Amino acid sequence: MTASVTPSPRPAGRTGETAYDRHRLRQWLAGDARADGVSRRRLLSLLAATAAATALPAPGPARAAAAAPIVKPLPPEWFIQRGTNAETRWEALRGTGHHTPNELFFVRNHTATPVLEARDWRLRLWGSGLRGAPGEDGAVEFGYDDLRALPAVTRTAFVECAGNGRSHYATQQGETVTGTAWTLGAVGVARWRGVPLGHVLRRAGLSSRAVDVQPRGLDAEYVSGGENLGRVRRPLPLAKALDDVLLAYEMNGEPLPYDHGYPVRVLVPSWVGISSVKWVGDIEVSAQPLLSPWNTTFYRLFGPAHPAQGSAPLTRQTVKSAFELAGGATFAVGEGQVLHGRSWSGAGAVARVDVSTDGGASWRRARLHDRPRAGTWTRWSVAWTPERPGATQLLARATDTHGRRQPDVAVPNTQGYLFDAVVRHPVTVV
Ligand SMILES: Nc1nc2c(c(=O)[nH]1)N[C@H]1C(S)=C(S)[C@@H](COP(=O)(O)O)O[C@H]1N2
Ligand SMILES: [Mo]
Repeated sequence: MTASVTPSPRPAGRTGETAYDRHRLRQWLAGDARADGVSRRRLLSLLAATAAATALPAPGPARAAAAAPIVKPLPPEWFIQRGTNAETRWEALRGTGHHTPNELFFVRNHTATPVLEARDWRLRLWGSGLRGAPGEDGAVEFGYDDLRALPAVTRTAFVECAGNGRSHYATQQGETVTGTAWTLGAVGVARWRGVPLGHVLRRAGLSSRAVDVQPRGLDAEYVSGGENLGRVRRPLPLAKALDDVLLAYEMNGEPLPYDHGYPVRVLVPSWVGISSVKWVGDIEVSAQPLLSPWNTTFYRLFGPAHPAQGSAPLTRQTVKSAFELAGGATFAVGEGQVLHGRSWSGAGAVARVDVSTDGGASWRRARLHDRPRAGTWTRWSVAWTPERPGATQLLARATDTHGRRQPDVAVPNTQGYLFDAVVRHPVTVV
């Protein structure tokens, strides 16, 4: 390993993904960006508004990947199983602390959890954005013990799937969208401990020419619609990689569980869950912009309300709120209750939550149980004594410190990402 520090180039600000994306796509057109596993057709459609295309590479060969499950137990009172994924039931979070216990944390697997050994694990950093050193090909490797020997930091952060809340596009708005029909349980908060990615990049000989950093998982290749898209990988602009990203090896004070990336995962605070690549095996550090299916086909907004060729790749999560209650929970008329919930945002802390217990007719401010902090949720509660028997809806509306407030209707997109509208939680008073 080389220990060296280079000036950090900043090709894009933290919110500069839109401009950078245009640049990245143009560079691809000019033959200066790599897009392994992204079809030429997809890239051309993203580019269509910008320029005309010429000679381009063909997509790689397709191979099969095995589908298999999740390692940890998934008791039905804690989880709703959805294919290779498991959604946390919000009622199971009642009585848990600020951090989601590891056993209760949702799992999103494109294929299956690989059971890896820390002692065999290596992290390989490679690519044109490194100055090139020890290894024959300029690659630098770290073992698990190497990583654990580096200065560690601990940070509380949520991981949330970009599709969390997706089913509400259909149930509340009558929109048809594709993807896993999560309700609101594809989110969890943990205390992550690990090494800042920037530290490892600098040790690996980060060059001033680096622009993108692409971690890749050691899980099986992902086949979608008969096409092998390769192993899960998604580029991060260098600016974000150097900002607050961790190579995490602990979750809530324990080694990462198998399902959450053991031995090491990437943790990208506030960004869409796909950025937080689990079971990371290598990181390409590139002087050329990189494209993968996970920032082209997936994780952009498509549909009538969005630019014809799709939005920029998704970065921050939106604002959401959830009650720690089962859908269709029942309450006794005249009996005093305390309703609990949590709200969070990718843009800032949640410092205000308003709750309605009458389907949105009247609102009250909830009492906050956490000091509002960015990157995690704020717990809250309101007292409620149901007065009339019958069906009603509970609503919670959060506002973050950037002034983002949950709207009544979320702007739809074909893949159902970033649902942010106030969710109408049905309950019955008996
Ligand atoms: N290697 C790898 N990393 C991955 C995934 C995956 O399938 N493989 N899924 C991503 C997605 S879409 C999400 S939402 C989060 C989920 O993290 P969790 O399973 O620890 O909750 O992991 C991300 N990292
Ligand atoms: Mo996700």
